[in-house]
Amino acid sequence: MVPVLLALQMAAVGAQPAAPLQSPATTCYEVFVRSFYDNDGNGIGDLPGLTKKLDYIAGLGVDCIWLMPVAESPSYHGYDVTNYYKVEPDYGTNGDFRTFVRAAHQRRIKVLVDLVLNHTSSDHPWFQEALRDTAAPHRSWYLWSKTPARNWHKSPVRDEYYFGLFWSGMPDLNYNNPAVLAEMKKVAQFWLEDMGADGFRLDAVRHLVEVGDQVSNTPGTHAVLRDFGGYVRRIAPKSYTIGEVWDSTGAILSYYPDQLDAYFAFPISEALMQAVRSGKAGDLLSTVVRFQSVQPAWRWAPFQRNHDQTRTMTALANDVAAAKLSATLLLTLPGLPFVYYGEEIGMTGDKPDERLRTPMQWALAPAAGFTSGKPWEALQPDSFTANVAVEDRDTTSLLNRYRRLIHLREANGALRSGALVPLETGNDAVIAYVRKDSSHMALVLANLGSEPAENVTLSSTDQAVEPGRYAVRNLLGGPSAQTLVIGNDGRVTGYLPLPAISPKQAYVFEIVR
Ligand SMILES: [Ca+2]
Ligand SMILES: [Ca+2]
Repeated sequence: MVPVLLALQMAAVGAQPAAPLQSPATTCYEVFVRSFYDNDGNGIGDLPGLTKKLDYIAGLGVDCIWLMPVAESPSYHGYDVTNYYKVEPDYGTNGDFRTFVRAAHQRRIKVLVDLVLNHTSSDHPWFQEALRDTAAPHRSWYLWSKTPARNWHKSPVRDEYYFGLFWSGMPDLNYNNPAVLAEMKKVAQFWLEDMGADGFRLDAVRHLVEVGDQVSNTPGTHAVLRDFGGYVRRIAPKSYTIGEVWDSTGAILSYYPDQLDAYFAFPISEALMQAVRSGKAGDLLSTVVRFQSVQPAWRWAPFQRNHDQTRTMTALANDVAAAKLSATLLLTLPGLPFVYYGEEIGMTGDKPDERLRTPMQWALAPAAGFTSGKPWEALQPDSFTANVAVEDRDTTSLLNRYRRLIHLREANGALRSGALVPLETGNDAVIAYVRKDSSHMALVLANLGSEPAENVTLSSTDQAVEPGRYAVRNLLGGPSAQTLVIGNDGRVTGYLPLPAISPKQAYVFEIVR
């Protein structure tokens, strides 16, 4: 018999999952299949089209793709599923998905699929059957009430209500019934084992289980994720699960250590965009340090914007310099950064949602080369200037900045997995940090403001950098910085890397002996 204390320690060790990927992903790219590339000319992006564009994605340097939902759905976005075991016919067949995954794997790219656990489509046969027949086997897979209330929707067939947090077309599944989670484990197993996926992005996971009026972050929700995350880890130890908990840092941190592998760091996204927009560093580094101090970097994911938010370029008022600055910060922070498709060419877009998810802009051609037919959604008005073909040819383009940064991150251990050490700049418009692992160091320095920053000196606490004399070389092309000399206290003190930093300018240096 194992003594109780030892058993508890073993349980605690077992609760913290080890890094799940052979080599944890470096940068992940979020794709909306409907808008990426149309192979057959019907105006709708599809999996064969996406497969044809894999060399473009691989050329960015990313080693991971998140596909927004690809399961059968009546909506354009796919977040209301009618068959969890079948690819949406607009996108192709299950065979087309497998072909895509094989082609991605040949390029060392992992594939995460969006999985919607919280609700199904109201058109799902489970719900239709439950709606019509109160004795149906799937009746207790949904939530029913005789009385109306907020988020409860009138049944079209009898005098009763069903719960749907997002809208009437998305009835919530009832995770108080263990059969629901058992089914969703089967779904996960299907995508991992039969379809070849490497893991999941999990939608709206803070809403899984309701307690009365409380619809977020309930103990029951944590319990379901603990069970689901553990199951996926057991059947596919190298898989990766990342959840959407669109909430405060404290709320997100409550989903560790033993539930999903990772979560999107929404507060870092907010602080990053706020810093670049306002020209003031604000909370950005303290927010990153808070995540870093409690969880390893592979377990949280910074980003700029996703498919639910005003696009980065629009949020930055079409300022290309600001977009380069924002990308440079994102791709030099710790964590697993996610890039929403089109951010790398500066695509624009604002609400309604369809306009955040418009067709990818490939070329100076009809429908920007997305389709030979009529695109399912009109392109953005800037497709003539912001497209892959135009930016390919310009070495200073946003696209080429992304490629350079993503490849740099992949090649440089400090940028890929090193700890972040914040530096004091004495100027809120100037942000500076060191990234360091056991053998490499990098320095990131940026002027977020719209005025030149002159004579900005950097300083740190003790033990920030090993004592020594260092060359500080520019990794993006351009001037090197002043030699850095660190005394025995390991403190950066009064270090003036450059006499002046231009507005919206970001530098990435390597620090070498
Ligand atoms: Ca198509
Ligand atoms: Ca729910």
